[in-house]
Amino acid sequence: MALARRRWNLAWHLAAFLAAALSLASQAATASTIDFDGSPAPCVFSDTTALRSLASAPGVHFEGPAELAGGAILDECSGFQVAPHSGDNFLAFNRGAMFEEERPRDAQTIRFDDPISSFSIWASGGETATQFQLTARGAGDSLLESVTIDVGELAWAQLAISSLAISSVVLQELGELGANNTFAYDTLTYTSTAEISIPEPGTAVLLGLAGAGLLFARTPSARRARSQGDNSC
Ligand SMILES: [Ca+2]
Ligand SMILES: [Ca+2]
Repeated sequence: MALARRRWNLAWHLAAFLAAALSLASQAATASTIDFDGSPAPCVFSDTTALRSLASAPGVHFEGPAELAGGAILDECSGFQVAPHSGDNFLAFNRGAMFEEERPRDAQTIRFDDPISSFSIWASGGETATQFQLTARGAGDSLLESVTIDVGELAWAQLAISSLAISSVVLQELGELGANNTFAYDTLTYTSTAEISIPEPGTAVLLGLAGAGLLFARTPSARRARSQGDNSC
């Protein structure tokens, strides 16, 4: 009887361990941050190109409204009238400026190789009060959620959205056309859902009970030993 009790105790400890391990797996899906500050950036658009990817975030892809268009990383020396939200750089736009063949204009799309469950980014119109829109899209570019936010002059405001399985987001400045050509985004965060596929807590207990079953299963040699013990009485 004492041996059986020890086995059950061991089984329940195994179940508790598995449940703890599985809950740790769910917490591994933590938020990532892109601050656009990984390396030095220029002061003017003509010295750079539209952002497409970052070595620090290989599963994240930046797209503009045309092949060579879109935001670019600039240093605060670019004269946007507002300091970066983080570090020295931000993702900058100026519909009146030029790259080699295109303009740093929106809408800005950001795609994720692994679906995400939340996204946020800070936005500023620099010297101009304006409005920004963030749209989350799912598989096949289906519309999931959309939010807008007002931002005062010389200020930053955060756009944030949560939804199941976001494949991409679209950022757009909504100010009156021509009234505000310069704006910037900074300090992007997102939460990957790639690691969130956790069995029900009951499953962990069942796994522990399965372990108990294994502990109770007697090997042939153990059965022989016991049988011999019985015969010797
Ligand atoms: Ca920054
Ligand atoms: Ca502006």
